[in-house]
Amino acid sequence: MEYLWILPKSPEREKIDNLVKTLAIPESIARILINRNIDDTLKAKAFFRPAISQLHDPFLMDGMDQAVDRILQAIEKKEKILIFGDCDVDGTCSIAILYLFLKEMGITPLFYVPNRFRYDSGITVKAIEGFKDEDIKLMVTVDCGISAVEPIKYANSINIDTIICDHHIPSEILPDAHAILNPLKPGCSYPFKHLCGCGVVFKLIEAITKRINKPTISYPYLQFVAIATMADIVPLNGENRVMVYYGLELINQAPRAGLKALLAVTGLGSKKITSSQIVFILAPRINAVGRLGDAGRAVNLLICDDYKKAYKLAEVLEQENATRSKIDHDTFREAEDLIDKILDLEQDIPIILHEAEWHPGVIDIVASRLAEKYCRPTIMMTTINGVAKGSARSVDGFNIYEALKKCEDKMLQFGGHKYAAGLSVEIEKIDEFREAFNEIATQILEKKELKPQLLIDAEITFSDISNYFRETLQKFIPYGPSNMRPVFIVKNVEVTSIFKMSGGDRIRMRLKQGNTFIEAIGFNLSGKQSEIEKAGKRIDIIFSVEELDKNYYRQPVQLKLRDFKACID
Ligand SMILES: [Mn+2]
Repeated sequence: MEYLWILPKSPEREKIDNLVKTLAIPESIARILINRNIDDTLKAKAFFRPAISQLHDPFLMDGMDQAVDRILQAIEKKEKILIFGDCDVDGTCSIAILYLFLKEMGITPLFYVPNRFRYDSGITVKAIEGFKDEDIKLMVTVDCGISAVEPIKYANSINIDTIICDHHIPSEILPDAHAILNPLKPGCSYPFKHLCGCGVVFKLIEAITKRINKPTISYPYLQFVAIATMADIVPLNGENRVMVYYGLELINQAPRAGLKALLAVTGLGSKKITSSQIVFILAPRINAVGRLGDAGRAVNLLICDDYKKAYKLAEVLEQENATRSKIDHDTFREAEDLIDKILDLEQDIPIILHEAEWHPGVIDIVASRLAEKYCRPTIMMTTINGVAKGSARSVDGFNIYEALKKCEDKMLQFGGHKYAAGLSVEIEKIDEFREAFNEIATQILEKKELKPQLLIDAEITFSDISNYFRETLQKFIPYGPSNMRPVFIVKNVEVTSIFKMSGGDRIRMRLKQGNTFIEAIGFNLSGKQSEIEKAGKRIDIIFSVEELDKNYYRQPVQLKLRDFKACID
């Protein structure tokens, strides 16, 4: 894979000097902070020491007072509440925290998770109809609802009040709900705009517990908020990072029974859980049941308080994830074949594929992987109920939501954001849609940009990599979008030895700059080995620095190579 190396911007000298002086941190780290918008002492202190007190007042969210009043009324009158969620990690975690919280408040709500095989995803009139005889007085939609104009009109008609907790981009017409909580709602002055759905639900819980003067009741729910926030790929800065930081602590110290069981089943029971384990191990398992069938199974696990029962439920998630993984790999291979067969990658910039038999539960993951492999916006569609339904995934520098909006007339429906979207197209119009989208994408993206970017955070030298440097870096954890593990460049180092490691595509190098020797390990880079032999063994390297463990002061540093290039003399 050939990367486009993107060097960092150089921040204002004054800001760098200020951070270096007030915090006594290495200059390279000050530069990284400033480029991440943490550009004064106060912000940097908050970043290095996440605290619950940094969370914003939930009542700053428009509609919060009405929502809190309505829920307290329901609790007081013991009304029946229906939680309407979504089938992904964010949606199921959202249901779980609201369910558990309401139970703690003395009422046991009903919950409903859409099933992508039964109806359409999202809220439908039909789904609400199913609860007509349940005497529901209040419905809370979580991680969904912001565009459910018709369903909420229907709910009103059968005397169900609705509170919407959502984080998706609102369309022009908002549903006629009792209260709408969404930081992106026009006129909502909530200071942080990147909460996930579960984050919005947490703000509601936080507000209720503040109103009744028991604020600490809300904190344990952060373990679910952390999982949802990481799985939903929202920026891990500001309030999100604080919630994830505390959520991870809770997952490590006092996970609820359901999570504990899931950790045990996946073999993580005794390990320290980091953000990457959430993203790559836990989240796919929570997602798998909704991909292949009823996502309610994930909710049942998350809300389960009995470890033995939870363990059985967790095993189902594990099993379903294995099945998902197989379908997903097979589909990926089929998609690759189809690309070879029908697409002219010289002519067509985006990848748009439709195959009636593809499993609707995996097309989004496959689209993501194709987008990554080919470095092009990718749309994968299958057929559901006679309509082509698809998932769109983007690449750097391309806003797929905006691009789709430009060919709105060729689709039945679409929604999403910059990086990912969902859409449906009439089968007969697929070609027309393909042509239109192709044209739009070609206008925006140029061929030369079709290379993955490798964003570099700072240029340093080997002598900069001290223990203090590593300790300071450690404080950037937890990593995630907008707060990625810092990536460094060191120019002109000498390769004193290099060899291929057994097992996997790994190489190990011993590198020298000045008087400092450092070891580096690279994954999937052995193909480039020949490049440096030709060039007399002086290279520029791109790498990240491994996390510290307890004995780090006794262990030599090891760099994780991301890429390297032979120096040009
Ligand atoms: Mn979401």
